[in-house]
Amino acid sequence: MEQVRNIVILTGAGVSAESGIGTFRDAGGLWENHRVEDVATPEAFARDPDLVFRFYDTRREQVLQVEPNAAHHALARLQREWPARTGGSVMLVTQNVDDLHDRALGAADGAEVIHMHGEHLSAWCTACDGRTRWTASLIDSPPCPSCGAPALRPDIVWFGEMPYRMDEIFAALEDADLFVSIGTSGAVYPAAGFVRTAADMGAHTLELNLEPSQGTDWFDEARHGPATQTVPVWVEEMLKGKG
Ligand code: BJW
Repeated sequence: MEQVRNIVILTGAGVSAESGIGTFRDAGGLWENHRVEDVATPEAFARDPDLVFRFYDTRREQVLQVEPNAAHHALARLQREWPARTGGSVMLVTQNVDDLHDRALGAADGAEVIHMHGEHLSAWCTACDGRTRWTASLIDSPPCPSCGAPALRPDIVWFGEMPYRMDEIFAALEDADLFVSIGTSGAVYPAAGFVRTAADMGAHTLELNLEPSQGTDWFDEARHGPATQTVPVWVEEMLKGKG
């Protein structure tokens, strides 16, 4: 591997699994006998908004009850320490809609977490396009704090909708020396294609996952095991200059 300066990390549900948040595609990925793909769509929301509100109310409550684990803390340490030690950058892109990376990172100058699929603790007003931190229920259509319209929905990217901040993410992938994918099945696009974009632009690619993902053959290197074990070891290696 060439000298590494710029790193892009993509995380998925496997990173939060050991904090107690179930993944999407393990154990059938069902909720009250509905496939996630049948609840997390604009069509499902139009057809049965109460079902979709109930699904997200339950999951929002769960997020408030769990804590970041050793993998979230190790990645936050890399985000804080890597730029000062190397002059390079770490972009952390998560598909997760929990706030566990954010809580592990805390307030760190210049570092942030990109939530490409949205956030449970945010509500989006489809009337005024405003976003508000939200921890309560949405099921009774409360008024938007900015415009008063009863038009709030979960600030989640559903199937068929455009994930957030794609221009920034693709620009970082083009500049990356190392792309690392952690705890994601590689089943959902465009995130599943990031490994090929990064590799095409010359980055080394590494998968850290419990088991080989759907896209494992696209990676130069893979390490398998629970994220709370593999991620701290990898971060320690990077910060000791063995990356
Ligand atoms: C551990 C572990 C431990 C467990 N340690 N690891 C046909 C072909 C190709 C694409 C499409 C197609 N038809 C439609 C599409 C596009 C569609 C798509 O990809 N569909 C697929 C189902 C095929 N994608 C979209 O619609 C996206 N938008 C889009 O494409 O816009 C157009 C566009 C074009 C060009 C450029 C850009 C955009 C939007 C996708 C939105 C996804 N939203 C969700 C819902 C969130 C809501 C919610 O929370 O309710 O996001 S779906 C769900 O899947 C969630 C996740 O972020 C996402 C990914 O799941 P993830 O994180 O990988 O979880 P799992 O469960 O799948 O995997 C967990 C992994 O962890 C496993 O491998 C475990 O082994 C591992 N693991 N324990 C380490 N302890």
